[in-house]
Amino acid sequence: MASNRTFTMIKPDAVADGHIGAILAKINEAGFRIIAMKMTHLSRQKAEGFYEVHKERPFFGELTAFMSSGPIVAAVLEKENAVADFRTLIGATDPAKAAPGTIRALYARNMGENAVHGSDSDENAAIEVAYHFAATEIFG
Ligand code: 3AN
Repeated sequence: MASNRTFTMIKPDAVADGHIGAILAKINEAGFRIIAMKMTHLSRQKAEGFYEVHKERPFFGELTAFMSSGPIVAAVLEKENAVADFRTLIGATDPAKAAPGTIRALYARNMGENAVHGSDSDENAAIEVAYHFAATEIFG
């Protein structure tokens, strides 16, 4: 059964470029309800914990340095089929390959600084939500 929740972050590039409002509007227009949200600045350690699965990848250092380089907006989104539908809304990891109109096509700088994160499975969505939010901070 598809879960109805996913986890997203508006990454430091999109925050610095002034795209928070436009990205949240796209999220709402696509039918997602924002049921938790916070602006925060990840420590290097917190970013490393979040991307633990990518520890062996060559871009791990670059990725965790970038994700802790400035504030982010973390949010929990609710909608039927949330994980898959949100991946469609954000587009491919590489913005040059992202479909027109997707959040990454519109707002990402490049493959590493790609504007938004979206959970890739229901299982990871649940882990990522719990990594960033206490139960009392979620209003679903
Ligand atoms: P996605 O975010 O589309 O699920 P993943 O899970 O493959 O993509 O990668 C996680 C994050 O790592 C990406 N959002 C991106 O910021 C970064 N990343 C992925 N591939 C590269 C790469 N080749 N070079 C630099 N950063 C990368």
